[in-house]
Amino acid sequence: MLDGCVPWPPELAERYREQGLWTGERLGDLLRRHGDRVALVDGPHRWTYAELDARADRLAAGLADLGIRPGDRVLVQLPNSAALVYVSVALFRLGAPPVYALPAHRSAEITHLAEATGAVAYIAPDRIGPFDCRALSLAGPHWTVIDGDPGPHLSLADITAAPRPLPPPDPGGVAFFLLSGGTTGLPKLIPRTHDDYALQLRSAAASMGVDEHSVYLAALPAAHNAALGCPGVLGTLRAGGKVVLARTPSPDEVFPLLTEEGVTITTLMPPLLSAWTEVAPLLGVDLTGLVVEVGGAVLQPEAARRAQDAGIRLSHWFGMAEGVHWHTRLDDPPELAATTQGRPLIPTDDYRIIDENGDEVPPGSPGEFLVSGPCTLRGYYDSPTYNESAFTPDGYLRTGDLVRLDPHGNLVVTGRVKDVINRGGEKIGPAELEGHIETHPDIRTAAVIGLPDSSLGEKICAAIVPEPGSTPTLAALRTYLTARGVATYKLPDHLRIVDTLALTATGKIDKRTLRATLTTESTR
Ligand code: J2J
Repeated sequence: MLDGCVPWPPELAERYREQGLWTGERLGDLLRRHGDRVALVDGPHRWTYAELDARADRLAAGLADLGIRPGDRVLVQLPNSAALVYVSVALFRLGAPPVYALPAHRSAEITHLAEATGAVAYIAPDRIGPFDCRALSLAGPHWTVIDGDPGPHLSLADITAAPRPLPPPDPGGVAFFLLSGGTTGLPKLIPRTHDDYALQLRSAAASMGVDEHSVYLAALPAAHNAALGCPGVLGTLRAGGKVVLARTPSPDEVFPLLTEEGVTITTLMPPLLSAWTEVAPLLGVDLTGLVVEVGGAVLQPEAARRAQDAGIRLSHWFGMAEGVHWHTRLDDPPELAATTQGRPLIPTDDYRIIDENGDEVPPGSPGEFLVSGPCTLRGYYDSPTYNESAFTPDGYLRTGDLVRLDPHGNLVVTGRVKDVINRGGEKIGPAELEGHIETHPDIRTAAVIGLPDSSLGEKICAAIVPEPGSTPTLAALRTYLTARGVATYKLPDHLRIVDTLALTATGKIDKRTLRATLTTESTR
């Protein structure tokens, strides 16, 4: 394991190997099989397995020649594109873990990730929409590698060398880092090992019936766990299927692909599921038989039923980039998929549901969900203090989610205890956003909370105490945060100006009361 990562205890690791859960598979071996079959469709370009495999080999050799060494972290911010796949596989082969930033991230997030991981390189496209990735000035990384017009930087296309055998990385070691959507404060990094992610890919493909005949549409960003590996892009490639990459999940872009490419399965967050269901008949598109994995935020049963009525075969997921996965199976009764998140992806996962005192709740009662298993991390990267509170002393991850089990053992998410806003599946850490807002010269204190929203589940509200004499506006605050390089999906939807922010007995801002007051106000 890399410095800063917490390994599984040796006796557990041994058990997972004995049980055949960890098999010693390396993710760099993805693409080695299925030669002439089409692996990837990226706009007008089609890649066979053999072509992608060869590109990944040449790139791995080229990156090694550049000076990237096993164990080095590489910050990767690529939209859904062939480059995301061959860069990932090249880095897996090299044993230099990619750190997956999202395309929506901007300078504030990228700078944080570069610093937090000590990344030696940043690999990005020339532009993501209006955002010019080449213009970032990052202090740490030695190399900026650009897919597209490189400007003053290195061009990804030029990084190539004759393929040569590279020392194979340890399958128990870190393959890549994902960003946590569920932690408080600045985003934490989740180390995922070859062994643990291969298990996730294998199990998800088996459970969802993904094989060489499957066609997976990546409509969500593939750098996010849901579209990357459940089974998603990597799991479909591992199974020999075809992956179709969409830059955006908007019906205009993806609906033509559904029929042209014969898509069989995709992943969506709840607001998109509703949008697709609503728009399909208007555009004359038939969604019958399409498998949709939906998760990431609360799915209203009515929205699920409408999707099922439109012919969609729904699998409802509770997932975490941390490696916790439960889902309904395709042969479950449809009503189960509309109302529960099903059973564990890894049936041997250990879990507990506990009350505020740490005691297990009676069967069927809600409580906090704790998980330990062969895919679930044992510690966030380089965060020893935070890890003390995020895990139990015996290594269970405290998910921060409140759940109960139905009488048949199906999971039902009922709420959460962590201070995170879930805006239609996009996770926003209030503490991180408050930090940015409080740098504004006209703002004394800020408290960021989620307010209920009928389409997104929650929207972002910033309650602020201004400096005397100033009255900041929402538009001005959003402009200010954008100029600081904060990602657009984190910008407040609402602004409330208050005289004071009430505190709890322990001196923290009383967000529960604030939420109750502002929710009543906003629905009046
Ligand atoms: C309510 N909240 C949910 C659900 C996740 C598949 C699907 C989703 C994710 C994901 C993922 C929820 N109902 N059905 O990684 O592989 C909230 C919980 C959880 C947090 C994790 C996957 N499904 N959530 O959303 O790491 O609060 O992963 O802790 O982004 O999303 O977020 P993230």
